[in-house]
Amino acid sequence: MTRSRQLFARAQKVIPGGVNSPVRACAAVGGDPVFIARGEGSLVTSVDGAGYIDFLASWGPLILGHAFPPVVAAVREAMGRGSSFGAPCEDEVILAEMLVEALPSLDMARMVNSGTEAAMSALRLARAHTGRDRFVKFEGCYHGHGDAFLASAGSGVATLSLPGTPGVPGAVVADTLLAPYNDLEAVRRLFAAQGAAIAAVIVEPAAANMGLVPPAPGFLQGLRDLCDAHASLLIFDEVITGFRVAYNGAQGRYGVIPDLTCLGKIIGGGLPVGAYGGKREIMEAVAPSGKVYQAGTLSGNPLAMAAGIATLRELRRRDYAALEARVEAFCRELEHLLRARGISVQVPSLASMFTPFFSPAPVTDFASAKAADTARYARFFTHMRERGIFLAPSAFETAMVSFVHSDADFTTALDAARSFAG
Ligand code: KE4
Repeated sequence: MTRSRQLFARAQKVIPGGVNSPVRACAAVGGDPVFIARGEGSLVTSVDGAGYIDFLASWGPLILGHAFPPVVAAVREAMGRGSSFGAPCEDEVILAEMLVEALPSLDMARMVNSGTEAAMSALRLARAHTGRDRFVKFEGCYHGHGDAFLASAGSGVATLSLPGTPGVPGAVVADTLLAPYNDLEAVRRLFAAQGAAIAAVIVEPAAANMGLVPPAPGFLQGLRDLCDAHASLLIFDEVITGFRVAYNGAQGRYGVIPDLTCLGKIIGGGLPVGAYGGKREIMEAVAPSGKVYQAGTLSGNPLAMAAGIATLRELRRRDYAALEARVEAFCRELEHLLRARGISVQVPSLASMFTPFFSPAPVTDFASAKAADTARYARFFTHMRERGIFLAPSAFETAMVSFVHSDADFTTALDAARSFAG
């Protein structure tokens, strides 16, 4: 028995499902999770010494790859000065200033410890600001595991086909209004019927938790216009897209400015972090400047701040367009070689993200994502992992490429895919 299998058996005795986050258990793709011993650049090594080219990137944070030296140095140096003070430190100000400088919607930002906290807090703030309770989310989008969001959620909720989630009272999701992603008419109908009660629309400006589904032309601007017409707030959940699809986020890339933005992943450089931010007149309602309570022992902790600052300082000078072009070329080649074997596949990409959908037609929303051949995705995942390529262990997730993936990494991945029989 491999050491990974031994560890998984031990883990299942003391951790639910043997993992600290459901999707990692690989239930949807079959087989057991591989326990990782270390990562460096674009590579990870298992506890059994097996090497993999990593296209998971810890679900998004590691756009500079594993153990990026300036990030490692910054965290080491911060650790030597103490890990947490429970009092403000300079790096919190520096990172907040970097977020405000980068993202058009931000006058202010508050640090939290996860994307879940960021989304929960942004929703609470939107409800306080408008005095309304209802909000619109999109089927297949995922905004963390806050109760209100666990209605037709993506990511692990979709992966495990959970109908919603036991433990979430009906009353809590009664104010959660659902619409299909990219369906502006459906949102228009919701506003026509109950616009005066809608506090906010929250959206992944490019959906990545049903697999990768970019926004249809006009979709984001349409949401902006509907929110303006009904005095509701537009919330962009940029936990994945922030600093991934562009240094100034999806809001900068698409030119649609939300009222509030949720952030996470990349801004912590791989350490636990989240943030939410927006216009001053909205954000100043957050305690202690206002009455909307939100708090956290390790919010803005020096280690995550140091990792985030080092990451963004590096990203500021990186060529996002060049990375996007490399990923686009890889996806076109991957699509071509699989289709040449008679396999129906779509491999949409956006910036450094891509998802193989085994579908004859493009995927534009959650329904079409679910209609894709997820069993074939599971076989593809296994085929690739056996050949040293780590993809997301779910058809409802998105592969992430870093600035340090080499041309050889792409070639190896294409060579591995070439022998996939379907
Ligand atoms: P966290 O609480 O996991 O830091 O962030 C929640 C979240 C919020 N918003 C978006 C758009 C997200 O994608 C996420 C978390 N992403 C998933 C993967 N797609 C996390 C992976 C996991 O749950 O293990």
